[in-house]
Amino acid sequence: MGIERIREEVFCNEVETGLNDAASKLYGKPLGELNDAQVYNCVLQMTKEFTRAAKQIKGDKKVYYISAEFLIGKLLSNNLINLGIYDKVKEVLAKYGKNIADIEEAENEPSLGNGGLGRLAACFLDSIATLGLCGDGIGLNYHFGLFRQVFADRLQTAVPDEWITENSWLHKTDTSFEVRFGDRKVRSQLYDIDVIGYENGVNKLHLFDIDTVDESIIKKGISFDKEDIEKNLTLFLYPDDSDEAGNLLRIYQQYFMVSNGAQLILKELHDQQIDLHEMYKHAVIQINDTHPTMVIPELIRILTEDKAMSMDEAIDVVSKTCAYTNHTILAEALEKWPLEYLEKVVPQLVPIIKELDKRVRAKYKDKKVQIIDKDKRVHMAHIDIHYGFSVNGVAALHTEILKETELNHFYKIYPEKFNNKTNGITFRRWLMSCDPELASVITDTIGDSWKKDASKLTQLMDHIDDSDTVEKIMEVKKTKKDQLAAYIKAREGVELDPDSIFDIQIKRMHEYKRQQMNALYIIHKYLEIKAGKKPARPMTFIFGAKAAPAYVIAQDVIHLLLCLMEIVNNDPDVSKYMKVIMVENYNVTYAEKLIPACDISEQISLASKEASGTGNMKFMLNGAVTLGTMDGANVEICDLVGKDNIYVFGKDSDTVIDLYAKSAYVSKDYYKKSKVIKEAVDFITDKKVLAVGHKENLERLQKELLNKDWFMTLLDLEEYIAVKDKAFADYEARGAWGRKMLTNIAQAGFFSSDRTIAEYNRDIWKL
Ligand code: 26V
Repeated sequence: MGIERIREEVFCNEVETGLNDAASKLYGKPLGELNDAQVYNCVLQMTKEFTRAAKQIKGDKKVYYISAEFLIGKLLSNNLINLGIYDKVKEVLAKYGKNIADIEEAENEPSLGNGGLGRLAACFLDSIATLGLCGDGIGLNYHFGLFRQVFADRLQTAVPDEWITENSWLHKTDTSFEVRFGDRKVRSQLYDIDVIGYENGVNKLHLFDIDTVDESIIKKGISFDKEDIEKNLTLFLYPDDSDEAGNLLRIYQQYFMVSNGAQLILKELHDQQIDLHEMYKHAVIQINDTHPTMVIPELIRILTEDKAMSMDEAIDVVSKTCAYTNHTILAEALEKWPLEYLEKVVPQLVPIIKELDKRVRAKYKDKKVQIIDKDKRVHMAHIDIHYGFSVNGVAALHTEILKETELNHFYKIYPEKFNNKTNGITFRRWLMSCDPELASVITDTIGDSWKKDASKLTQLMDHIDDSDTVEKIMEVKKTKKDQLAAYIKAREGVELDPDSIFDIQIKRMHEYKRQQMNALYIIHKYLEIKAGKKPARPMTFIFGAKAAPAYVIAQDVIHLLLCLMEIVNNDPDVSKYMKVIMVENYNVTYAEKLIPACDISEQISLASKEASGTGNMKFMLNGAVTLGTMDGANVEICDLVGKDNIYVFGKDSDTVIDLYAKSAYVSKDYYKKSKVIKEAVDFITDKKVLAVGHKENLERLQKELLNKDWFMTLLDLEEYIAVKDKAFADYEARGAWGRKMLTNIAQAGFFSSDRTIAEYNRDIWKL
């Protein structure tokens, strides 16, 4: 027996012993007699034991990634993969009659994020640990996360998303800090989740909470008393902010996060006996969007009040420690807190913020760069830019737009601070875990060095004319479509045809992402089929999206999609040729099933509006072909795969920015000029739709498209229809389509978050 084989057997025995030990400790029964939920707890227990034995990553300098969101997804399979024991666990479970996929189902998904921003943070933690860099996440332990989406009467409703169970990945620590607000003091409780690098060491995700949170205060849906801070502080991510109490609660949450973060960082520096004047040599704080911005004045406050530092020294050292990432140019998403609100919640920060503003005013006359504006609103991003040492965008185009347009006034002052870090995704979750079938074809073709160095995927290009390889990739796609069809049938009760084309748009519901444009395409196809024009192959249009509960038009788009689903799927003339499905409560777990099964990836935002997108990268890696605008990272995808392997349409960002500048877009003109557009928009309030939907929602949406259409849906609609039709037609040339798929997979290596993190480290963190 070879040494490798012996080592493997020892490992297998350890896994088996660990699982059996856990079974007898937790349930006093042998593993084989437990149900799936109990077996899950045993695997969880055993994995935690293995993690305890793994090395904690140490370093002379550490990055703290501070973020309101960490959309980590289920952790079991990922942790097993990263510990290198997934196959062993699968084998042992099978020996006891258990299927690992059923066991994975038993885990709840923590909904600690909203979308790309939070999922990016999770991918980054994975890559930081994988590269062996010393770095922890800092955030909040929301008991119910965002919300669980439930469809009722073809409308979205929101209910609490319970995810914390008695046994979970959370470790209760003995770390606790006092956090002072204007009107009260609270004591925090820190929970940690281990972040296991791929075949490397372990870092931590620190999630702060308070013991007094009371889940019983939740009334109908997700409503609760917004003023009872001790009871509501960490109940939900992004609680409704449509009134003053909601705004104040968000500020309570943000300050709670950063005050704990600052205290934790200073404690760790203190434990290492670091002179705080040199803290920037040992700590770097990456501020993920503006939600954690108050960490800057909070650190300055602590250093000047408790650590006897002068204001000049404190500002200097904090500015050398903090770096800011911008994730959006949408004006409404750039936070501006009324000074009056800050005075209520965090009066101790107000003198510091005023001092920071005063220094800016003394130096720069340009009003656009002031921190406190004439309406006494505090521009959080401006604090980050003046008092941080790095400002980065998240895709090449996005960073250019920041420099040339949105943040141009700052770029002129601080050109050296601006840099681009194109987003990335972890290939452990988004290939190895969600599509092991594809991972194994890749490994059979080029070996497995791509797992540690994703750029090696380009070696697949050597096989582009090898029809066997292309055929294997296409067979995997069919397998994943079969699996998805079975999953959707079980969950949603809708039957899908795996031989149809799967066209998928999954992302937060927002007008700039233009799900409504996709809906208009569906209407157009429906009308064509009704008029006798049959497609060459059936089409399946799949959506998944949550809308912010207070975002009315986004709710209306969901309503339209659910109405179309009803009409199309139940019309016997049409349902043979097309189906529409909007899955309920789209989340990371659902994404892991949908992405590997996709043929056409919808990335159709209005150019200039999507900072990067990361779903686009996940689809590409799993062999889907992008249908997209020249926006965000789509531009870089296009450069990598070439025009023959992506479907591009729509006006470019320069044109769009110009239209906004001149207020020159008039949606009605497009409606009047085009018969196709007119028919599609009119159909929103056709009697067929009104028969299944609500007049109020449908009319409001139609009016919005005709009278405002702020994100220019109708501008690109005709070209979208033409290019999408072309993609569907091209799909019929099987060999050529397979080569497009293979090209996309081969060129996806650039989008590994390992590459992104290596760049953050090289240019910003310097660990
Ligand atoms: C959004 C929302 C929406 C719900 C209410 C509260 C709230 C607060 C802040 C934001 C800003 C979200 C910024 C964001 O998620 N940006 C996304 O970041 C991704 C990672 O960089 C990027 O791929 C996406 O293009 C970008 O939209």
